[in-house]
Amino acid sequence: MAIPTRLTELLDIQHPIIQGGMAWTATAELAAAVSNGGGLGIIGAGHMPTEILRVEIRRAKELTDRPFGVNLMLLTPHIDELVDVVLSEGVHAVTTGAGNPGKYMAAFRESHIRVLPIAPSVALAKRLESIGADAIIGEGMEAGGHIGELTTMVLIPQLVDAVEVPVVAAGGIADGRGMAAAFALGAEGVQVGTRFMCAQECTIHPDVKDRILKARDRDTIVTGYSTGHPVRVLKNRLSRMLEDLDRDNKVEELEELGSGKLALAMREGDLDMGSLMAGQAAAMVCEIEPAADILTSMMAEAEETMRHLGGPSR
Ligand code: TUI
Repeated sequence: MAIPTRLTELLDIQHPIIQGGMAWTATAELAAAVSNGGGLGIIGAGHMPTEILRVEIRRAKELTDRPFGVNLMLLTPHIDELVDVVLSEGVHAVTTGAGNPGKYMAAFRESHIRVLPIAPSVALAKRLESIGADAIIGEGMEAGGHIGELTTMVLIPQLVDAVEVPVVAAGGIADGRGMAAAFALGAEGVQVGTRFMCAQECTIHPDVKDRILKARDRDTIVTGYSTGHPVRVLKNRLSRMLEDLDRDNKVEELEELGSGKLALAMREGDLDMGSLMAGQAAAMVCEIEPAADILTSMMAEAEETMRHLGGPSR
């Protein structure tokens, strides 16, 4: 079964599901597995050295013939060089986070790369549409990592009313029910991050996967408000230390303590002092399974939910 939308057409994919571009987490293996399963796999460039990104893109091309993309985290200091790698290697699509990709828009278009910026607000989404975004990924504060202020439930319908291009819902979506809800709000696709962290093909440390499987509803917290870049993580010793620094407005100490901690979590598996970026939907992730199974079970559940909701009215 399929749910064709303008997004599936735009990206030439089977299922309207984009994998979150999680830094230190979304490698070529995961991206290719998601693309092979019919979604849009994404390599999370994060702070990756440029030559590593080049290797990752080439590896993904070996692992899949289907479209895949790269997420560019615009706050990274060497973002210009990462953009150059994406342009020279060529990928189907780019998602962007943590800023405005306006400076690179013309170059992406010239290289026929679809651009799907992540926007946490209506004003930014309108600006991004006016400079040529192909779709807008609206990310609610239920998401993991760097977040905005609004919830997915209120952000998505406002974006759908404000822009003409397709809107993709992100933040808090980990199953077919959430996907059906996103469609009810007018979205034409979803972006899923946290659930794909527990995909078999995701190469993060197995202890982090275990921690996600054990997560309960109130296990995440947002730290770093004082830096202007709030980040949602699973609670641990590091998050408690960051919380204290946040409360006392110790911005420099906070940034120093937070630095390098995402790799410590995802690569080394340090559950105490690593930054366990994950969304509130962590509590809804219950098993480690192949990415393709995540895609097919989300699609089946979304279709079943929509069928049920479309039943005879009382
Ligand atoms: O980017 C993300 N999630 C991320 S990035 C990241 S790495 C990082 N580490 C520490 C501090 C900051 C980042 C971990 N998780 N999601 C997409 C996203 N984009 N969420 C929010 C935004 C966003 C925020 C402001 C997008 C644009 C924006 O625009 C500001 C402007 O320039 O107008």
